[in-house]
Amino acid sequence: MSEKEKRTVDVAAAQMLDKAQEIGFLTTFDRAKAQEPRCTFGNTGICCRICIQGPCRILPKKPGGNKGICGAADYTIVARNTVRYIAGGASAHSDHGRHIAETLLHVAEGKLKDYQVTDPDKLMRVAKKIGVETEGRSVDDITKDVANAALDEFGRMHEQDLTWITSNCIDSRLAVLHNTTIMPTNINLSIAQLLHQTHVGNDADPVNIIFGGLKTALCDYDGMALATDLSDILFGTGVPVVTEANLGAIKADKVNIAVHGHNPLLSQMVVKAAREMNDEAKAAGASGINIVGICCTGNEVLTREGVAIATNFATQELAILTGAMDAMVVDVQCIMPSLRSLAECYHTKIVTTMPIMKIPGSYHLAFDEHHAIDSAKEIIRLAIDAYKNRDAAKVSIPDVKSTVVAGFTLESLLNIFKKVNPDNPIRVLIDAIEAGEIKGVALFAGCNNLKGPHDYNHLTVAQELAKNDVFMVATGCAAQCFGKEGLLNGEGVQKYAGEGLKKLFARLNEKAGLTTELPLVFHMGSCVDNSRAQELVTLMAKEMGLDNAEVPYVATAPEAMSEKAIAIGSWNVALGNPVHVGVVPPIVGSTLVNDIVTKIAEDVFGGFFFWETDPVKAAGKMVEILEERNWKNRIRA
Ligand code: NFS
Ligand code: SF4
Repeated sequence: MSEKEKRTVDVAAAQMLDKAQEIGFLTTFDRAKAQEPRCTFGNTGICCRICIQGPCRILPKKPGGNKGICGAADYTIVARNTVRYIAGGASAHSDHGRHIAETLLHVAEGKLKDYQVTDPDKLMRVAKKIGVETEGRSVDDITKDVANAALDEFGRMHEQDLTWITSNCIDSRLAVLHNTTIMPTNINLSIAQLLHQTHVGNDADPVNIIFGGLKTALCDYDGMALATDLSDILFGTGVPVVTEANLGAIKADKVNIAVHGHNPLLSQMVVKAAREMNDEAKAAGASGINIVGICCTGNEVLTREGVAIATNFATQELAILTGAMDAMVVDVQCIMPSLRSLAECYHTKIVTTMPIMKIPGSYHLAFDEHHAIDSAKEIIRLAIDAYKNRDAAKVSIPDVKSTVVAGFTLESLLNIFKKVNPDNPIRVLIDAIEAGEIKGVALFAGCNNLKGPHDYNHLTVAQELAKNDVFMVATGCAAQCFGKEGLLNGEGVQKYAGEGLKKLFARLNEKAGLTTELPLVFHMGSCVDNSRAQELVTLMAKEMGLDNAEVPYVATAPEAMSEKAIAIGSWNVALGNPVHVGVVPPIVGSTLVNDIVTKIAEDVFGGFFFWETDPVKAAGKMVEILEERNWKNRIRA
């Protein structure tokens, strides 16, 4: 690989990086380089900053240096650091879920005029699932109970297992969670307890700390599962849509607005308001308004509204470098503070909207759910104003984009399976596994991590798994990579799928009745929508009469970066799924902790982590895991 190829496999991004170099902009790619070489202590997890006697590092050869000042050994330090990541991730996901639940409650109480229950069928399904009475009751009353049940997950004072876990898991899995005493009863309590557990001079037992971490990771799951359900109720459950992805989705003749962050409460309103405001954009000399998505709020509006993907996490700055981005409206999470300094060199307005996410010097417009459409319109007017200041000489949009077929919520995926097997849709997948056509199912999740070339691991693992007949679903920035690289369309199947996988696709395409062919990878939505993938594996387990840990299913985060990704990986392990991570996390500094999460976890949960930075080897290992599970199932049968 040349130095240039080491940056990214995304052609559009490479063009923009060249432009950045020409004009002397430093991007996250330059800053990643500047961080090398990494400090080995931090990089392997044996640096402790939990109290201010520290930082303490593990210096095994120095007398007195093999432990922290308080006596914490490497395993305590590594375990504590690891689970504190989980606490961060769980708080981000669950707070996002809480915000949606609160909004839904206010809708039912008639306090918010701009939101409504868009999908009453989903409301009924969720109500039934969690045991809310529906017979003869009004939509508002059911909505209130569902929203209150969700809010109760965060602060209930009595011992009751979390509802979105108990209602989504099968009994054999719930038994594992109970037997290992990691079933949570209160999201906020678990997060707080985990911070308490890892305070200086508290828990030193790495196994106990990891179990506390897993309990909190399950809260992460709960928060995202309810976020998915309630977002579907509010904004609709996505159906297949055709759109496009990559920087080429930014249009020179339009007012371009990127929605970036995670929460659909804002982005949905921006999309809605934009549809009504094309005339204002035209009055300013543009041909209309073009909304594009970055990161997971982009995935949310892609799934439900067919909004195009501009790019994913590592290349968010490059959207501004096109010179044609008039406003970037951001809510929470994964928004680089550097956006603002880049925007300064252009006419681009960075608009922050949430009380817990501000960037010095950027424009802050407090988003108000009570006047959601008005807030969204104000933002769009800012963009239209900015457009008037756009310097045409600075515009260069890479002519690079791919067709995307997305919108595969579990419901819409099953609807397609239903066309092949009307009585038992999930059987379509299981029959294909039992016939040896496909080896199983893989979930791609997670971020970009510039410890490796941008999007390279995502792309390579997927190509390898396709060749090996693995059915693939994806969320988050992984899914966005596939969109840009042409794996979210039918051509991807022709190009990369093995013979068995092609046969399954041929059967599905024949019956699906879509205007376009099905994509190689099924885009299931944002990171909170990893809950949809978990519902899929649970459905498979039920139909196969197995526990989750026996289903030929594997998860991968080829370019994991955020605390949220660590939390997601951890609940996947607790729920029985093998999880590949394509970067070596700061855990390897303790052999004991590393062994717990990569080996012992398998004995206890059936799920486990493995680290592999080489994507070809990683895919090979994933295929082996699927084959092993299939082999065991054949013996069992
Ligand atoms: Ni997930 Fe999605 Fe992307 Fe990573 Fe960030 S946007 S919530 S955390 S970087 S996948
Ligand atoms: Fe050092 Fe212990 Fe404080 Fe950590 S908690 S910084 S190991 S003294």
